[in-house]
Amino acid sequence: MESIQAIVAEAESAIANCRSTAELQAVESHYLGKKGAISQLLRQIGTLPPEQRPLFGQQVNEARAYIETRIAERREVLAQQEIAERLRAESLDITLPGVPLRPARLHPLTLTMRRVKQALLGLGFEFVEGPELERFEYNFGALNYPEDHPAMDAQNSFHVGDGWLLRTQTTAIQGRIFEEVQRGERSLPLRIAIIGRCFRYENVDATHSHTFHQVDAFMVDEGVSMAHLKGTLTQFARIMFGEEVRVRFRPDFFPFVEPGVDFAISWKGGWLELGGAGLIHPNILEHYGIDSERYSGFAFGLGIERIPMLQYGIDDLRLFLENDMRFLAQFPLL
Ligand code: FA5
Repeated sequence: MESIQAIVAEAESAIANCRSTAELQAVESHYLGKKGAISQLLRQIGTLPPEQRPLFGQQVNEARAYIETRIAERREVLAQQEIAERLRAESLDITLPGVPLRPARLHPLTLTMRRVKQALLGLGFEFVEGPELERFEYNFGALNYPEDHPAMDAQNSFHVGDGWLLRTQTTAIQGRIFEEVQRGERSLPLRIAIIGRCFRYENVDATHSHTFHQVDAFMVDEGVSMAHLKGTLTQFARIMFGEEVRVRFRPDFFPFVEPGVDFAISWKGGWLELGGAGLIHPNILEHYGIDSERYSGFAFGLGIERIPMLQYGIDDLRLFLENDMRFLAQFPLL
């Protein structure tokens, strides 16, 4: 039989040799576990003469307590070492250079649309949204287009079938708004504006795309005249292009205005056409039950792409759709 002292000495050196808490765990169960050396000693107690049993039992218990204490001390030391080792291994070097973040920027069209919106909000217009997939009726019929108007030709629009098409102009919002007036959901006077994507089946070139953006604004009140239109457009042009800009009207035809004009701004010694405008055709007001003797309105609409093309000297609007970072990175961050 191995003596108690021998077992204790053996356990002490095993404990001291442990290099990790996991090893120590194994040593602990080897000596103190159910089938461990100490338990085996206790089991021998029955083989001893009765008078030796109390002393033997006491010595074994002391040995167990001694080993337990040594293990606890060693566990403390090893646990500390392991924590220190983990902290070393997992530490961050905060002096290392970081991964540079590329600053995000807004697309030049987004920048422009924000500026347009700001300008028109400042002039008292309320912004609304309309669907890009639009009813033929709103895009044309409600806007007083005659049956045979060439713009309605199937070859000029993306028709989706069943009376739906991709809207060709944001002016299509007018009928929707006038219906709200008719249903009593809105009341006059109105100052409404909309910015959005439009689509035309066109030959794409440097100034025409199948997909582009327009802004439309219109106002209906008593006594609205061409003077209000010109004043509003001039103010809008000044906000967008600078105080010295002037606005020119020339007669033009759109089925939904009477009189109709195209408007241009003075730019670098010449005139640059921006869009169309006029007084809302009385047929439209009457169609929606608005008394055209009492009420009148103006409307104007223009392409968004034109604006940054002028301001930044961009000669091809296809660049707006290509997502080429060499182009996009040239615009201001905000
Ligand atoms: C209209 O679309 C009218 N709805 C404007 C209007 C509104 C007139 C209210 C009267 C009252 P027009 O087809 O000319 O008009 O288009 C207006 C502007 O949209 C053009 O001056 C141009 O800047 C832009 N635009 C039209 N087609 C394209 C295209 N394919 N690509 C890029 N811009 C376009």
